[in-house]
Amino acid sequence: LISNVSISVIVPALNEARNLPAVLPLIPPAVDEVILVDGLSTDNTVEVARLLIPGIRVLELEPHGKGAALRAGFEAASGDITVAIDADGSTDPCEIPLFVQALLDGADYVKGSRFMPGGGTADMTVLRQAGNWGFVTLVRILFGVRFTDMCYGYNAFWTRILPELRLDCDGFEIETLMNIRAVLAHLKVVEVPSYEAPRIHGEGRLQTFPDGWRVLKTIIRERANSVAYQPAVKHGKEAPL
Ligand SMILES: Nc1nc2c(ncn2[C@@H]2O[C@H](COP(=O)(O)OP(=O)(O)O)[C@@H](O)[C@H]2O)c(=O)[nH]1
Ligand SMILES: [Mg+2]
Repeated sequence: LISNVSISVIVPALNEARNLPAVLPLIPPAVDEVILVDGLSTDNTVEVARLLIPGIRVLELEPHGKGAALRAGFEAASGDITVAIDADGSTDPCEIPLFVQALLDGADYVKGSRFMPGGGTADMTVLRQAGNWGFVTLVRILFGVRFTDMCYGYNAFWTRILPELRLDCDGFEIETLMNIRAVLAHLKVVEVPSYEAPRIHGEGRLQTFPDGWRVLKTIIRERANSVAYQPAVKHGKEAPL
């Protein structure tokens, strides 16, 4: 199924020891490299991860947020393809081949979508679904794209395009930033359906209003900057070189 490309899977984890046994063993054997980005967990996240995958690479990072963790993992990835998943059981590693296939079929960047036919979620409150819908709609209007999801942690890309995303945020707005930057970089972005299961143990760290506000600011800032970066349309004669 997965051909001769190498695949890195990035797993940000902050106190996810109880969830990793339901996640890491499901990563398909065709994956070449798994990188756990541990936010100095105070449970035995790292020990459990090493038990489950003896060859796992572990990065230790202060818990400055999911975005900071993902950026560190992305920078460290050595595979041709990079896939980001969560450590809490919400994203199903068995879907990785679907993401990889879309990349092999010509996409530069593949985003999971819980809101296209075949996708779904059991992990979002109605309020968060409404917020996510609002952000999707705003991005569709401001950037002229047809996305169906925005703040979802399951995404994959050819590792070579990472510099084009110029990722520079630390929090849960990271996926929104990745999605928008992929569009601004004129990459071929494809959505694949994905099912988000409930977090298995513990509580999510996302806070609806503070993190939603960060997402909204990211969307507006990216739109403003993208306008500012456009060269002004020249009228009349070109200046001679
Ligand atoms: N290393 C690291 N991982 C984090 C941090 N914040 C969140 N994560 C991980 O990012 C993933 C998504 O976070 P989660 O709390 O489930 O977010 P939610 O599902 O949106 O509420 C999980 O695997 C977390 O363990 C952090 O500061 N550092
Ligand atoms: Mg979660």
